[in-house]
This record gives sequence, C-alpha cells and structure tokens, in this order.
Amino acid sequence: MTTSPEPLRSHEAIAAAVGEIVGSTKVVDMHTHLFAPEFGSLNLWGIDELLNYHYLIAELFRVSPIRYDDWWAMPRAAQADMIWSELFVKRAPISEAAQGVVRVLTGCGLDPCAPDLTQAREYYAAQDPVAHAERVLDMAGVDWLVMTNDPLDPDESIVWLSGGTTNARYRAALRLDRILNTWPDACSALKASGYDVTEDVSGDTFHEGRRFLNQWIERMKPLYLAVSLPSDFVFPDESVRTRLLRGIVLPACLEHRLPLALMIGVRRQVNPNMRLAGDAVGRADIACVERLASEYPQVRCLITVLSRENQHELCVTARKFRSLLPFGCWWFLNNPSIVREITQERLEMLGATFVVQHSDARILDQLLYKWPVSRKIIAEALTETYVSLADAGRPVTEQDIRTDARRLLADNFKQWVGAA
Ligand code: HDL
Ligand code: ZN
Repeated sequence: MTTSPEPLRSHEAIAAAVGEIVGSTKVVDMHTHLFAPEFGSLNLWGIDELLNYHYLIAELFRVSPIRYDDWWAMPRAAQADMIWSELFVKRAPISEAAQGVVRVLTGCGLDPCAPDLTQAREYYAAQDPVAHAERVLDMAGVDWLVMTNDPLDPDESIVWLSGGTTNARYRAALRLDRILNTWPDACSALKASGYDVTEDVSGDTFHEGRRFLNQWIERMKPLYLAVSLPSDFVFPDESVRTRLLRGIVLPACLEHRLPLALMIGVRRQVNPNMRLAGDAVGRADIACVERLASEYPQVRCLITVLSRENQHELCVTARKFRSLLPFGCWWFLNNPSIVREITQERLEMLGATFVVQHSDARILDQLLYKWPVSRKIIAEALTETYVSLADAGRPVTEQDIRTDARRLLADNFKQWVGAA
C-alpha cells in the first residue's frame, strides 16, 4: 500500500486508514505459551486442544454439574465433545473464549454450527504440523513470536538438551516462576542436577544459581527473563524471593543485558480442582515496581499487571521510570471491553511508548482469533486518538499511523530486547 502524504481530515478517512494499517501491520507476539513444531507434543493445535483451553474448561464447569474428578478422568476427545455440546450446541457461544473458537472455525471454512466435531477433526487430521504452523502465523499476521520456556520442566528441557529449535519465528523467553515462587521444589531439582544450592539461600546458592541461569541463557538464547508474581508480591523484603532476585536474577539481567518481564497479580490455584483454570486475580502494590526500578535503573523491565484496578497506576508509574515498558492486556483483561479501556488510557498517558498487546496463546490456532479481535479494538482506540489530534488542529497522515502502529505492535518490543 502506498503511503499518501495527504493529511487525513475526516473521521471516516482516519478510521479507514487506521483500520487498514493496524489490520495489516505484522505483529511480534511477545508473550505466548506456544511451542515450535520441533517441541512435538508441547506444540498444541487442532480442535480438541482449542476446546480444552482452560478458559473454556472454567466455563464448562459453570454449566455442568460434572464432578471434577470425573472430568479429569475423561479422554481429551471426550472432554472436547462435552465442551462443544454444552457451550456451542446447547447454548449460543457468546463468551469471549467461545466466540474465539467460532472465529477459528469460520476462518478455516468449517461449520460453527456443526452438531459434533466430525468435520473439524477431519480438517485438522489432514494438516501437517509444520506447514499448519507457518500458515496460521501468516494468516494471523504474526511475524514471529516469543514462547514461554521453563528450564525446570522435564518435558521441555529434554528438547533443549537435544538442540531446541532453530525456527526463527519461535524465540525463547526464560521463565523463572519455579525458582522465584516455589524455591524449595526448584532447590531440590537444582541439587539433583548438581548445583550446590540450599533452601535457605546460603553458601554457594547465588554462585550456583547464576551458573544454572548462565547455562540456560546460553542454551535458550532468550530475549528476556520472565516471572509471574502473586498479587501480594513485595519488593524489597526479607523473603527468599527478594534474595534470589537480588542475588541471581537481576545480576544475570545486568550481565547478559537481558530485560526482565514482571507479570504481577496472580492468585494461583484458588480452586485447585480446576488445575490450570484454577488461578484468580488480585490487585498488586505497584509501589514495589517503583522500588525495583529505583534500585535497578539499568534493568529494562517489561511489565504487565493482571488486575484492571492496577492499570491506571501502571501508566502513572511508567511515566516515572523510563526503564518500564508496559505490555499487553493480560489473561483476564484480554476481553474486548477491557482491552479498549486499557489501550485508550495508555495512549492518553504514554503515547505510542508501550507494547499494545500479546496473545498469550496456548494453542496455535488461537492466533486466528486473538489477533484479529485485538487489531479491531486497537484500531478503534487509535482512531479516537488521531481524530482528537486532527480536531486539535494537527493534520494526521498515513505515515503517522503506520509508524505508530509498527511501534505499538512490534518495534517497541524489538528495540527493548535488541531484536532485529
Ligand atoms: O502466567 C502466565 O503466563 C499466564 O498467562 C498463565 O499461563 C495463564 O494460565 C494463561 O494462560 N493466561 O492466558
Ligand atoms: Zn501467559
């Protein structure tokens, strides 16, 4: 598309240009749970995985009296059949997650009103995993994406120890949840692998923890280190977590010039019967982020918070610390009504200096709804922003829009992590 230098004056002209540009700009999906096809069974795709998304499992439990244990004893295909019947046949699939599956099916020419999964299963059975992954990323306009990689997950580490992936469209992020949130278990696993660490973080623990992290940074070549933190996260304090952050993680960020992604506000397993679907949200204390940014101004932090009530505070804090890059509308916030609110207030308070969205996709095919839905909402917010600018008397050009769309959807992140 050629870029016209002519100013866009009317709401309609601005909306049309924003819609086309945001709709066609390639995105870097900087936080996902996707895995390259080389990771085998960790690469989740197809209709049975789509329907077994934990968001839909949570919604199934609201409409079915099935006992948790009976559900978890069912084969995956039977679980998918039950979710299809309960959430897509017996009732209109109106929730955000259910509508997403409808978008994926219709995007692939499949019947969203099918009485069962026969047609969908036949379609996906005919797909080659590698070609399917390339096609889905292309259809979703995802240039490349970042995985979530856990060096202490046995199923994943075995792939890295035999070479990992060279697929340039799947980059790594080294996830530190087990180390920073469940140190006793992580300590046992590290000791079993020959690292001289202790539960009370004494002796050689910092040195050995750095050795472990250095080895995995070398192996994974992560673009950033990441951790999700509870809503009651405190920094600094006398906790093991603070000592591990100060003694191992933050020094590694400085040594390797790697950003740290802080994802704050989870209340893990409030209902353990629901397993991955059992986590909830809590309001965090953003002052902890301010204290960490003050103490470590050289560490570039990607930051996202899970509570809607923390969003405005995060914008204020990001205005105080240039080392903070807010990103995405995370998890329970990734709903059209809230994405619009968050994006609009970020544009108002931060300009185009944040990462507007990530998909958090767990199943490859989700890219075919998460990104189209987000692009539409981001375009609405950007349109309102540019209409206001034009109304203020500053002509808006397609170049303005193209440049900002690239910043918000890809370039701000790429520059933050030093990716070409
Ligand atoms: O901790 C995280 O990265 C979260 O995104 C969780 O994985 C969560 O279960 C999720 O899938 N959110 O979309
Ligand atoms: Zn995630």
